[in-house]
Amino acid sequence: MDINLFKEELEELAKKAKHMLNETASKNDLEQVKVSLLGKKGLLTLQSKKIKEANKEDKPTIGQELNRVRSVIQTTIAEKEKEINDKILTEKIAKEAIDVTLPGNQIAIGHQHVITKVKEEIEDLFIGLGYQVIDGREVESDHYNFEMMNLPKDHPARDMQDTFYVTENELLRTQTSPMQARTLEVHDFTKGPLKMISPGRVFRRDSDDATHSHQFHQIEGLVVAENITMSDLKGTLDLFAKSLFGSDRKTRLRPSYFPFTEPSVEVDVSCFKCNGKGCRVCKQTGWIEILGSGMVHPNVLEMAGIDSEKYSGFAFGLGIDRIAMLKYGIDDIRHLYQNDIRFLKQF
Ligand code: FA5
Ligand code: MG
Repeated sequence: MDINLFKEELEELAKKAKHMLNETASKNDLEQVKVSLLGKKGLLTLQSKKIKEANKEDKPTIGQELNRVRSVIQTTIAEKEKEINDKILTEKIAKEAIDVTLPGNQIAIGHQHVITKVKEEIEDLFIGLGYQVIDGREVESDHYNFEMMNLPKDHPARDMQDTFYVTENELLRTQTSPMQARTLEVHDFTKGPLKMISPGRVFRRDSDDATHSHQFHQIEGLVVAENITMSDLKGTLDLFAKSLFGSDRKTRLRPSYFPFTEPSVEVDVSCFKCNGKGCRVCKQTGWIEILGSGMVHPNVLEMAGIDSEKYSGFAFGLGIDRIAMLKYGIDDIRHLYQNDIRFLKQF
């Protein structure tokens, strides 16, 4: 075997390998080139088999030369592999890149309905005065909605609060007042006075107009302890009206009648629209009624198992919708229920 020819062939092979590797651009290509150079039938493998035919004294030189070329090829393959992997990664990063400076898609975020806002403002006020907030139920029994509120069957005052009946004895409650009876029944007076408010939805067969809806919201209030008097009622409601409407809006107490309070009053606030002169909103009276109230009737206390000689209290039921109207100058209660975004957005 001619050692010089062998060296030349090996040099040719090294050049060819370099060229082949230069041309590869993908992982697949690279794998094929690798096999065709270093595989079982690869060019370098074939070349290295020739060592058998060489003279004894040439063998070490041939071996060294083969190893040198193999190592050059292997290094080049490794470099190429890294180059290809880097390219794939760079492309992937470019493709998946997120431009955080691009303007995002605006997601419309809603906000509280004006009734919820007013409800929470009133809750905050009474929580600050030490009242608990208690949830009631919208489907109520005749027993709690009427009888426990001193409105026995056939009582004429039931006519003013006709409603939808679910069964003969269950109805959509006409007022939050049944929550008075429910809390009175369970309150433990040895632990202190009862002071609670109970907000929620109520239903009535009322004909809809600017200030009446057949479905609206009330907050019931109840304070029962020893020595509670009418002046506690007046002071509380006065504070309530001033904190909600400001000290310049006029309020008045008007004698009224409720079967579950004695004496009873209703509270009116001067009309925001006409400032008391009389208009469509206040039905020419100059006043808008916001709540009914009074000293808890002894019958209500006794029916709930409470000694009316020892304990007394006051209660009130206010209309959240009416208060929202007065507070924000909404001239028709029906706006609150029509879900017109242009209207609701204002609050
Ligand atoms: C009652 O419902 C009594 N339960 C209130 C009460 C509680 C009195 C505790 C004494 C002690 P009245 O029907 O007047 O009372 O309603 C109370 C308030 O709810 C009214 O002042 C008004 O603000 C509101 N309201 C009444 N009817 C409607 C209606 N159809 N639409 C909107 N708000 C109404
Ligand atoms: Mg009334």
